[in-house]
Amino acid sequence: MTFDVTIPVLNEEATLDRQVRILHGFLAEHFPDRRQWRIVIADNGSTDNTRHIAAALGDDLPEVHLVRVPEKGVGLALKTSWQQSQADIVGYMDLDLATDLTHFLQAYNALNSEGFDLVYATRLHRKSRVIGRTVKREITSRVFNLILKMYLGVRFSDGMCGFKWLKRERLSALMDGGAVSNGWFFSTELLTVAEWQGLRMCELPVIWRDDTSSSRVNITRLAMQYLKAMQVLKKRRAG
Ligand SMILES: Nc1nc2c(ncn2[C@@H]2O[C@H](COP(=O)(O)OP(=O)(O)O)[C@@H](O)[C@H]2O)c(=O)[nH]1
Ligand SMILES: [Mg+2]
Repeated sequence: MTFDVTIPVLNEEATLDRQVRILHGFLAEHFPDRRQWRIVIADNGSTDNTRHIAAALGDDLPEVHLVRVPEKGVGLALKTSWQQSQADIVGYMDLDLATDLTHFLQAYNALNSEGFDLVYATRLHRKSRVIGRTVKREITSRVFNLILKMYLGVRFSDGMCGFKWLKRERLSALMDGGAVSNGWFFSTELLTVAEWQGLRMCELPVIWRDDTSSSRVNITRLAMQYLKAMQVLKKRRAG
């Protein structure tokens, strides 16, 4: 199966080149047929040198492509890049490569040969190993996932982890079913709707190395957006 690895980025000039080369090296090693995969840098609204660095990477490495999205938002960046994709499998990981890359091989196998429709990483499974996460992030993450469980009745253990893969043929039904947000909540919506639609989902306990110093997330602002979006999803299901 062919696959596209999307990396959403916003103002990542400091690490973009290094991290994409690490990922590229990993994929080239494990998937020597270069026609099988692409790395898609989905940039929306970077105001630093990100775009030029991405373009230079694309010139140097034929498997690296750039998608420009005019508006801000991780959800929008993912939707845009996945809708343009021709690959059998689409998905994303964070540029900081917080989820250990070896898990990509498990995700690929789950979709390619184990009959799953969607694979997602979890940091809240007892088999997961989380390194360097701040207490604040750890608590927020647990509280939010608990709210998700109680309010939306979902069973997955971690809705917000930046490491998710799915068969592209499933995407439009997921979007029609409510995976619509332009922001961070899109990642959680995907899992929620997938569960409601009865997709075969593979939960992957992962090794996660947090780099809090590089985080772009404003927890307090996000919390309010999440609660609103949860309400919309719930109403949608009821109606
Ligand atoms: N396209 C896009 N990417 C973003 C945006 N905000 C953050 N990102 C990217 O999303 C990924 C995860 O961000 P990060 O700050 O590591 O999140 P955290 O680990 O949850 O604190 C990184 O690759 C960021 O560059 C955005 O508004 N648009
Ligand atoms: Mg991060």
